[in-house]
Amino acid sequence: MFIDETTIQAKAGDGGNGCFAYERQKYKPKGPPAGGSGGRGGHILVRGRAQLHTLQDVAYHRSYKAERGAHGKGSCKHGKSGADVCISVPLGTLVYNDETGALLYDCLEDGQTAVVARGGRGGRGNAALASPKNRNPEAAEPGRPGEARRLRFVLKVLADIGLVGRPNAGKSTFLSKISRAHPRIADYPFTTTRPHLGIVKLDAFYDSFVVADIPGLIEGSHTGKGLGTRFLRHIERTRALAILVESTAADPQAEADMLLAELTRYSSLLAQKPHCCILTKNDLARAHGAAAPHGWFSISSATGAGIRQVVGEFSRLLKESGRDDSGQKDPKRGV
Ligand SMILES: Nc1nc2c(ncn2[C@@H]2O[C@H](COP(=O)(O)OP(=O)(O)OP(=O)(O)O)[C@@H](O)[C@H]2O)c(=O)[nH]1
Ligand SMILES: [Mg+2]
Repeated sequence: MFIDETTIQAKAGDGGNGCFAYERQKYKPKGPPAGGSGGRGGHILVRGRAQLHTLQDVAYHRSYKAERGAHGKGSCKHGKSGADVCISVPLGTLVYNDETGALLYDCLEDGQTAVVARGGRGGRGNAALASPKNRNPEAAEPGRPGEARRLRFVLKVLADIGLVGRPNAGKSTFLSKISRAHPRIADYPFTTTRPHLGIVKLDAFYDSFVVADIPGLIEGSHTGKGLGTRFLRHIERTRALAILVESTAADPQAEADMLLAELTRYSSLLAQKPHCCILTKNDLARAHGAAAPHGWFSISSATGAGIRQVVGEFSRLLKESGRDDSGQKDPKRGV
């Protein structure tokens, strides 16, 4: 199942208590302080994994608890630190403190790890507390509690170009033509119910970019019609959009305006992204249908007509939007 949002309870481990003890020496009732310190509580960590594409596993557990640190012991024995708990997430996952709304982590790279709930520090034993000024501390320290937080995970997939169009516009077919992605394709609306990513390899350059196909938009999507606008979050981090309209539409420009209006209602930032307009299925247009408005691309995924030009345009749009500013690496982007 595709899950792109979930809330969990995280409890990092408490620190172990410091020990209060004295070294036992023959014929001496009280040797020097020898209580060991407690171990640190385990952290709750989040790690990005490129192989993952959904938060399903994260949502399944609901509650994550890391081990507590062991208490210190006599003879200056320190307690062991508690084991950390690591939550693996797909790249593009944002982790928020659900109580304050603060962003804790934006996971963009494979293997990148962050602490989202910190384990408590171990308490110092009386051996560690002893100093030249205070040779015989009165007590050992207790361990500190580990952080307990409700965490909200939101996945916004990482892609360069987002495909926007009505259901049945031919978005998934187009994606399957320009990449090796295999989204489901059928002649009924809302075939696509989750985002699909495809990697487009440019032959002229040793270069590639990622295109995201999302469920179709209809008039009123912002009010929850159809599949709503929930999936638009997956194109929030793209650098450019492609608006796809079927060539059988009576007024393609009006269709594109409707789609842009839905985007604006979701987020004005989204609607301001650079975009290109594409008239699809031009093999069907000969009998009926409109000509491409000025400045539009016209394609057929059936015959392959116009596909190369559109891929070229994508590459141009990406260069224009500053490919090298490594926008996706900026943790503040799209947040
Ligand atoms: N003749 C012709 N048919 C096409 C072309 N592109 C797509 N189709 C057909 O149009 C129908 C819809 O295509 P999809 O790619 O599933 O459309 P979609 O935009 O992904 O639709 P949703 O996932 O429902 O939003 C399918 O039956 C495709 O075979 C084309 O260029 N020419
Ligand atoms: Mg589709």
